[in-house]
Amino acid sequence: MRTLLTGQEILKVHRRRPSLPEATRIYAVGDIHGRLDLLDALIAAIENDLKRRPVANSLCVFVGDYIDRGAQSRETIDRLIEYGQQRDCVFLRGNHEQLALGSLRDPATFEAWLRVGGREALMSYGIAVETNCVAKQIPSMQAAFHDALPSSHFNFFRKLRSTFEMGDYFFVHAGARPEVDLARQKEEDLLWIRSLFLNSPYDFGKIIVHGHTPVMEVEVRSNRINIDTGAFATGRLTCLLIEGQELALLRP
Ligand SMILES: [Mn+2]
Repeated sequence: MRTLLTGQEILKVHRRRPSLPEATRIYAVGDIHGRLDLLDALIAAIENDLKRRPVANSLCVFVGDYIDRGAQSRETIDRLIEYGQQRDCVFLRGNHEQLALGSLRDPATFEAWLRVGGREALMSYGIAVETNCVAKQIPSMQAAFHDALPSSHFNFFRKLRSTFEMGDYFFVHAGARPEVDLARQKEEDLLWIRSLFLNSPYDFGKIIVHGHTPVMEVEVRSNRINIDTGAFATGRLTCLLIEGQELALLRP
């Protein structure tokens, strides 16, 4: 068989040959978490790959968690919005984007957000958060975030989709609940599920490409592929390249 992907690190799904429609290539990108430096390098690598090996239809699928932990959340969102105007992109919602949006109206969500790296995101929007901030300070920080968030970012967060399907692949931030049809999944599971999904060999009928739970190396199982390589901490932002019946990693 003719190999479409040369010079890349090839991956295989055990005993399956999932495929995409003809002349279509997907670049699926893992959790970014405010690492604009890694996103810039990866976008350059995607552009370079497209120049070197043009294809009729190309699509970038980002699996969510663009913000928090890393220092450049706001800049990352700017870059994604800009890239989405240049290329066909699908932006999925991560649990961190759900928290950020929910934080605008719900103080408890705001507190939960601070506990998982929201502080760094707020700082990128010019909002200082004291290390030991107390509950009564939250309404003023909510108001500050509301004022600092550009409407383009608000709309970006609001319009994120929870899932995307193409060919034999299903893209989602965290995963899906085993034994439940992919069309009937709950948003809570799609954005938050961990071990129940990660430990299950359940065949959903599609290969699920997801992020959310960091792994040292891209994890390829019979029913799923985890592309969250913990960019914030490891400095490695993963891009999975899917074309025809082939899978590979795109290294910047
Ligand atoms: Mn994440």
